[in-house]
Amino acid sequence: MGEIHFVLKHWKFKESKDDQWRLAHVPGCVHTDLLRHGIIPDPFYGTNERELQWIDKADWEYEAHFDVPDDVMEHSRVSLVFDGLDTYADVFLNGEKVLSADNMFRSWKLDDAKGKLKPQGNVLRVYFRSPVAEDIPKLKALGYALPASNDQSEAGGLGDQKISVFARKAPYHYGWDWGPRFVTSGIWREVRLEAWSNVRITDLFIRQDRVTTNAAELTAVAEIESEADWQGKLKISAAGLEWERDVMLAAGVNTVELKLEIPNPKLWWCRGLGEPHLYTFYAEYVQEGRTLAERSVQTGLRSVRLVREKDEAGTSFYIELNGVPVFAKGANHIPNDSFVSEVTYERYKHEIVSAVESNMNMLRVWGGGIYEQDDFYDLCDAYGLMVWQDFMFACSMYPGDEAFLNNVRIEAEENVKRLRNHPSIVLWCGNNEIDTAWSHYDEKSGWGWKQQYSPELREKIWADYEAIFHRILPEAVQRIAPIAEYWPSSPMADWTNDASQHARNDSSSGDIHYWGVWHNVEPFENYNKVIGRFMSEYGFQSFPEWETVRTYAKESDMELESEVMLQHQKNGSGNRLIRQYMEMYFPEPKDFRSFLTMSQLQQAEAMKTAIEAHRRRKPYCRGSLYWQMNDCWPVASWAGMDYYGRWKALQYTSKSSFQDVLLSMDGTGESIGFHLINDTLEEIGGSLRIMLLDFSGKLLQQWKPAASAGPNEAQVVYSLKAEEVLRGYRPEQVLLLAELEQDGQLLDSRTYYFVTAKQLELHNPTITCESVEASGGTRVLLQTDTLARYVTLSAETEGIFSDNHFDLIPGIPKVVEFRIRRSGEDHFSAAVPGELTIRSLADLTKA
Ligand code: BMA
Repeated sequence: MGEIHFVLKHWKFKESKDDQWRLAHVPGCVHTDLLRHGIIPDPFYGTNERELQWIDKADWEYEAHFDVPDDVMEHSRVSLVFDGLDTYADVFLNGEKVLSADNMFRSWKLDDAKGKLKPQGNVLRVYFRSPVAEDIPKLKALGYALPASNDQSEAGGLGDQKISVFARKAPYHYGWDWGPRFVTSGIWREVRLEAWSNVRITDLFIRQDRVTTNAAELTAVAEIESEADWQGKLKISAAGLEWERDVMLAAGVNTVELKLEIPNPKLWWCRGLGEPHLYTFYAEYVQEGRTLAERSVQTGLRSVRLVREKDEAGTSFYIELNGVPVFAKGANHIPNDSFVSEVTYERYKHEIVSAVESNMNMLRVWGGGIYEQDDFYDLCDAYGLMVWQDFMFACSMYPGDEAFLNNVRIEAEENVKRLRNHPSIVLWCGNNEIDTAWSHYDEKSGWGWKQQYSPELREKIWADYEAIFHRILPEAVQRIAPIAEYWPSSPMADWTNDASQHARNDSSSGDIHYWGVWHNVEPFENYNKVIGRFMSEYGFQSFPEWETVRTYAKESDMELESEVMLQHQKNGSGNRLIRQYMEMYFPEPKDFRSFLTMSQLQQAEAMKTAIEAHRRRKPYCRGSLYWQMNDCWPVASWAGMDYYGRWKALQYTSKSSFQDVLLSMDGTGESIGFHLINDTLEEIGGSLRIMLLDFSGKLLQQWKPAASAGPNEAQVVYSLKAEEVLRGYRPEQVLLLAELEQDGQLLDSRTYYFVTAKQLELHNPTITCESVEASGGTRVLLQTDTLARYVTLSAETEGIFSDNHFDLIPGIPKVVEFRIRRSGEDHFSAAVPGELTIRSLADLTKA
């Protein structure tokens, strides 16, 4: 009789001071349960966020009544397991208090539940204390406030009492500069009874001691729980191979190691470099020929190093996968919803497939959200996306009392243990931006935090920081996942415990968050100047499209500074910045709808500038992760994909600027450089055709240089002097089109303009569109009579195009395929778009 998991699914809930119980969803949270019963309005609509701030001031109760099935009761051991309680909870089983929880990121377990269970009529009650009421006294007791830049305490009616730092709870629940303040309570992960007898395997870790193409030298680390002393065998099998050893178990938890070796393994590769091959390892504990316990895990075999080595320019910072230096391309991931248990497998898949479709190979799970759900990492494993994994600490200083530190230690150990078999996770990082915000060793740097404290307090707060990020977390990683890499904070220049530790925009080591463009209103061109070894954050805001905005705003709210629009713009300077940049680079939009679209084109242009600047600097730079991949509600933000998964213009730019073989052009005013960036492991040897065209498509001049780049290399392949190119043509009236060809195949095709979109002298294009024969209507062919800049397609049916927001040149037709989001193997599948709306820059502007 094997181990049984009996999931407790039927729950009800109420505010503790009320009498009326209502049906609840578990996993879930109070906000979504209240919404389902119509007790609160849609939290994402209008200004409703403001009205819902009372929820976190109240206590809430969840209760399940259940009978225990016979087969569960027949087992000698039954434990009660909560995978996640958010956050301050007391658990009562049949009236007796059995657990007390204080960390959303930990699991909670009552080992000997059997004696407290009855065959029938059990009552399990979880009492959630208000996280606000719980933590305000901690702030009072500490006697000084800790910085927490994004904690929207005002919006929560708490004045300046920033209490998020005391709760081991998703930081973004307290608000962020893209997220609402919804401080939830609830049972956010599964609750179950685990029943077993004799022996069970509670964990199986495949430690990758040494992995090469010749052999994978592994150690299976099995955690076996036993009721008594036993003698038996541990057997492991994978890929048709088998290993075994005799094992003497003692009553209790045993850790058993078994060496495994797989000759000529199929390695796990990230997208672009190979297949993300996965192996299944099956473990059994066998006694006298009988399997008493079993467990299997999936993992990919790969070697990963964070390479920080001195070189002529400084110190490198890159991920080496199976011996290959990788240029990391991707974005920062935040939780997909303010209410995390609302995120279905399909939504995760949409994000991951979108990232892969956009030619990314890495996502950073940013430290202000959650240690993601298993589905997220399973998908990253399967699709070959590397994960930079932050621990959940961001933009705040934290307390350092023993209880807090101990809580953090257990949280870290549990999460590293849960996630250590995922081949996708290539780096563990302590926190987001705290080293740089505090800048302990550099008086003049930082965000002005440390200056608020006395010298003694400064030292104390920094010592508390070091306890977590320089000691507890790296020790947890080292102990639980010994081969994994750890980096204390992002960004950081080095780990030296002196002034050279803190990241600066001109650091030639470590990673950089560059926010000069956006927060400091520097011009886009500065993306070409500020380039570090690994750009782990940079970003530019835009609005989601009309259809998304309409889900939270009425027709009459559709103006930039309406109350509703402001509620959905969490960056105080956001609207001003979008407008200010638009005045620099874009013509004036003719109406609000056009403004929304233009904000996306502008964001895409900014990110294209940044991404390609970073890639042109390979190998000096080997990482470009923009801020941010996704949204947790419908909002103006830095995301490339909105809350509903709709691709903004940026998502298409990501697809084109992250492609593995990229032709990129940069202009300094005087000259134009042509760069060939090759992230593949094959050599590229081809030719360029560079054409100077006017807007009617007339060829004015052309050049045909050769273009080649070795494997994994970036090269300047050609350069032209602007004056030689223009030769009297007006820069407002011409463009360069460059095509990269190899063996008669077009590898890339890019346009280059001498002036900003604002200065271009565009005419109104007539764009024609016809379906491509034999494509069943899923592909269309577009043509124009004059240059159409940023051709923006929207379909009647929702979906994505193979390309969008592209330039259409007369005489050069473009074929675009339409695909819709479908659950199933492919996620996106070819479909007929229905009626197409085709706009271009000329349609968005005043005549
Ligand atoms: C970065 C992030 C977030 C923030 C973003 C935009 O620093 O780490 O804290 O949302 O900037 O301001």
